[in-house]
Amino acid sequence: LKLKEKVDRAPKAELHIHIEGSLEPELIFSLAERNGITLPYSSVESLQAAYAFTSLQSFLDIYYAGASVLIHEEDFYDMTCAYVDQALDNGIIHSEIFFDPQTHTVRGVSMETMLAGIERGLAEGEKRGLSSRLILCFLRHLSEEDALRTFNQALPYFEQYAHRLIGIGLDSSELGHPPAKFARVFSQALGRKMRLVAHAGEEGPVSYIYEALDILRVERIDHGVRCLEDPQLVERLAQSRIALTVCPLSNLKLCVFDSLSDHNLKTLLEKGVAVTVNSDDPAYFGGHVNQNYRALIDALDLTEQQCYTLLRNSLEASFISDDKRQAMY
Ligand code: ES4
Ligand code: ZN
Repeated sequence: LKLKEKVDRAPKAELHIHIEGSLEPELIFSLAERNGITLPYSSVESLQAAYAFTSLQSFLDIYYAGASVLIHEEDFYDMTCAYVDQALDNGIIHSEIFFDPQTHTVRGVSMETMLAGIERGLAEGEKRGLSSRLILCFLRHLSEEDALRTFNQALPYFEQYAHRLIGIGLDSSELGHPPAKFARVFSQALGRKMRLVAHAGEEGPVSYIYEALDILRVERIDHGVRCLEDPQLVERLAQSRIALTVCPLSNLKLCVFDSLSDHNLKTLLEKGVAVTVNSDDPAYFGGHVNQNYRALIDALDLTEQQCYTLLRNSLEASFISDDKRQAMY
């Protein structure tokens, strides 16, 4: 069997996927029609034509427009079921899934509605062999007060959905919104023993990675590719086994690297950093996890050993308990 086929079939975890970023253009249009929403695009093709991003912000503008069709519990359920199908097709046995409640609460969608729909889809996924957890992300372009309000609104659901909803993250526009801006809300979550992650060092500077580690006390860094600018930080990440959830096709589409052959994932691996491969927003960036692996194998000439390290890292860096991890191996 060829390496790509072996990797396709290998059991793996996904640790960086925004559920709203799994919404395919066809589903966006059918939900828009079902909900009587008029999109600023006349067809699936004209929407897809807008998927020519030059930066994180140029992507986020379209991603939030796409998410605007999600109104009812059934919409969140349909989106989640479509992701579950794709995840199982990609050999994913465990997924830690981000969702952005503030994107929906501003449109009058309740926390109850979104979580009920997502949970129903994930519960069905469990029966089909996909273990999953949810991570609530705060939009960093909004204020910390807004994040704190959202956090307090979510607290009952952290109890009701304790088996699924395990932590918090930080996403959206990075530049100008350093992790330190969210120190209080992360400290409250830490006090409640929640799992903590944050996007840092995608477009933002190395100092944002240090803030995520030292001020927010995160357990993983989402993206983090700019850490390579600071050898001491690389050493610290390698020593501490703090994982990076790297998203190669996302980095390519958002112009973080000019070409996939310029991507630093292989260098990070060689320096002993616990790198993982993830899809980020698969409907927007050209593929799910296996397409990310396939593109990397071509661009960076990854060895079989390196692929196995990446696959093992994904399971090792997940938030499943050690008992459950052993059962998965
Ligand atoms: C995101 Cl690629 C990326 N970066 C930051 N925030 C996001 N939300 C969805 N995708
Ligand atoms: Zn992301």
